[in-house]
Amino acid sequence: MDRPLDIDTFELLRSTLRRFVDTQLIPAEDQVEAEDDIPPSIVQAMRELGLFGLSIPEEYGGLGLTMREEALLMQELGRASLAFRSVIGTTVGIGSQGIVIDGTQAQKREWLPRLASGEAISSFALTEPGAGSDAASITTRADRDGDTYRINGVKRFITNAPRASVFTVMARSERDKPGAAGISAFIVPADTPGITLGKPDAKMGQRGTKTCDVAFEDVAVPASSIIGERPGQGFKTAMKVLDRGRIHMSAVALGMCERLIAESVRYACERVQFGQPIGAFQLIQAMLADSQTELVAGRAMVEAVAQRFDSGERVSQEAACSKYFTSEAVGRIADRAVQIHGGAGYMAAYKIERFFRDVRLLRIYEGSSQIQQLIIAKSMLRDAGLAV
Ligand code: COS
Repeated sequence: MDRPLDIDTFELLRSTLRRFVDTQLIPAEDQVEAEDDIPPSIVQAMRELGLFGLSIPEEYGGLGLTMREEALLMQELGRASLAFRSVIGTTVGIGSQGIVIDGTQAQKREWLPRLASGEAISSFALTEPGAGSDAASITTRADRDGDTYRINGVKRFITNAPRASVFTVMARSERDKPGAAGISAFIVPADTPGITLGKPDAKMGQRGTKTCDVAFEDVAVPASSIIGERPGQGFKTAMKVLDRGRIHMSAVALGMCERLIAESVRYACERVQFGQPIGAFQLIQAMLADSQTELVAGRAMVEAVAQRFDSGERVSQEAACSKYFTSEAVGRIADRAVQIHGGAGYMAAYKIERFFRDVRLLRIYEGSSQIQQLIIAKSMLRDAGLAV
């Protein structure tokens, strides 16, 4: 997308979101933790702010932000418990972008306006019990029967499945083609007969984020529901969506870095030991400095990658670098935040232990750190002429 939003309008949106995070989301964090859900009034406020439509082109009712702008907003939203971002995350990111990037005009017209308004929530169904990092090994089948495909299989850990109105489902439609080439991406309304949801997953953290299994049993969808109506292109669509998603997730990680550092600085100023605020001690200062350095580096990285993405370049390697760096950095920053808070960092009331658990997922979803390393190294070696 190359349409830069008018700078004043964008800055107004950004400051409105910052205020929304400070006055509505952060005060509701304990409620979300206790209820393991996002209050409907907050979801409605997110709709009204246009947050579901950030990445959807204006002609389909979205805000049509550039990747750079989206990343700046995610750095704001990421300052609150990650469950809030998760409500819009799949619709803004991996759930809708297959349609935006590779969909036909008819598919865009049918789905994007509803997604942009937040009336419909989309979810991305790639992972399976036997296929996580090795995404090309999925076994969910889509068998052609005239103008219909029948989908059978199970998808696992599907974020927002309990809230979804539509799934982007990767399934194996080309029987004669093994691996990535046999996969198509289907747009499947969540109320299609034959879809059943598993019980909500109990997780290490991110309470309020909803994930579960999705089972497909003879789910009949028209051939026209293949994204782009191009069978066998689903893996590439998924990879393009994930490239973009990894920049988005990097920005989310930076938001949480900012929050953890702010909490650490506040505590270092308030907490008195040995007769002075602990921030006066150089060993505490060193931890703050290391965290701030990583935040500044991460911001520069995400800004550069997002700008290259907006200029139309393929940024698979750089997106993987930024996801790898920022998700690992937020893990280190969360660990230092616990350390700076001492015993309080281990206690639920201070929220730091909660964020420590919440950010652990950032190193795993949308491609683990090890997958990012593989993407980075393989692309370096391929550029050097080695077939890997
Ligand atoms: N953009 C466009 N096309 C891409 C691509 C990208 N970023 N990455 C790969 N492709 C294409 C390749 O060019 C190749 O096409 P050709 O056969 O026409 O050359 C095809 O897709 C297969 O690529 P590759 O051989 O690299 O696939 P692999 O099976 O080796 O898988 C990884 C590559 C590991 C990178 C992939 O499986 C992956 O990203 N795994 C992690 C999945 C993930 O993030 N899961 C999280 C859950 S979803 S929230």
